[in-house]
Amino acid sequence: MAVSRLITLEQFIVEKEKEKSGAQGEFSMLLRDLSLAIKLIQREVARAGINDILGTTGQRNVQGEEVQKLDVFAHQILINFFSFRGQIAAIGSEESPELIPINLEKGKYILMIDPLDGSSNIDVNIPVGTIFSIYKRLKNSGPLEAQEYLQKGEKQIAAGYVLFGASTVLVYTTGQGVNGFTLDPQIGEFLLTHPNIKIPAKAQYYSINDADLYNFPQPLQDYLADIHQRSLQNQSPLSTRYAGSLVADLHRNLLKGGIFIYPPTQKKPEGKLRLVYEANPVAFIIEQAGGVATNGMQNILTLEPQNLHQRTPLYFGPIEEMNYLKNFEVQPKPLQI
Ligand code: P6P
Repeated sequence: MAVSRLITLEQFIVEKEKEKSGAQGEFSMLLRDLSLAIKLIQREVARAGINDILGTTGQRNVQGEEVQKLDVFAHQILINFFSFRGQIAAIGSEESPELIPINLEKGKYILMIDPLDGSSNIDVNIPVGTIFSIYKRLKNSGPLEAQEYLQKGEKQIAAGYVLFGASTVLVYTTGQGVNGFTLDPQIGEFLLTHPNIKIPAKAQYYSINDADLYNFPQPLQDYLADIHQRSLQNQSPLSTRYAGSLVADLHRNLLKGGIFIYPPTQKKPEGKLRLVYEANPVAFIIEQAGGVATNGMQNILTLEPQNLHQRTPLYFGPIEEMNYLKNFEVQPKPLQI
């Protein structure tokens, strides 16, 4: 069987850099550093049970959620990694109430991270993930102003996620499409395995925690009832897939075609997921892959963040299913395809 050409992440970055006129090596260096930090996190995630790193630190993060030890480790690795390089001015992290200054004099980029999303699944070996989002500074140096670290998602210059699952997959975009790389642990390299990812036009799956069904807005309840009717009549039926781990649900729905919904509920009127370091990077990837991501009324990437840990409802999926959802008035008027 002919072996297709193996392309490492390193080679891919260099090739893409050549395509981008005036590309500065700094950004490529940033991606290389990120991939190295991810390998260190992957090693610990893979050894979690063995290292007895399971369990919690007994502390709670800014969200009031119990912090798992691996969260802390992943956060620390990423902070340490970018502390000695000059590219990053500051990092925003789920694990830190405040923005973390790194290199305010020379850093040109701002990194937003969810170091280990879905961490409550660590102890039961459900895939967890790292989510990242990168912006350019608006000022050349000095303390960051809110307008710099609370930019709209449409200003991202790169975004991606790592899924620590049966294999470790890195998926990212710099605005020229979405590409996925799988870590070959034998050689320690990320290899291009999912070039130019496009979300399938037809949804196969829907992902939602419908335990809160009667807390959802009525139009959403109507949409979900319609899904059950479609199954009964076997007309474009959808299957439920909900991992309770955003990155796992994102990766499956991106590759196989599915709609993901984390709506506002009475308990969480703003939704649960965070705008800056979860919904924005997810929306950038989904839109680059030909899908749609909204908060139920407006495209996620157009939202003006008010604070670093702001929550938002999140709906994303193929244009066709997202437009079908709009018929239930949960979404704005259909997008022009
Ligand atoms: P629920 C994990 O805690 C997380 O932040 C996301 O990864 C996931 O999509 C969501 O929460 C699951 O939330 O309320 O369904 O348990």
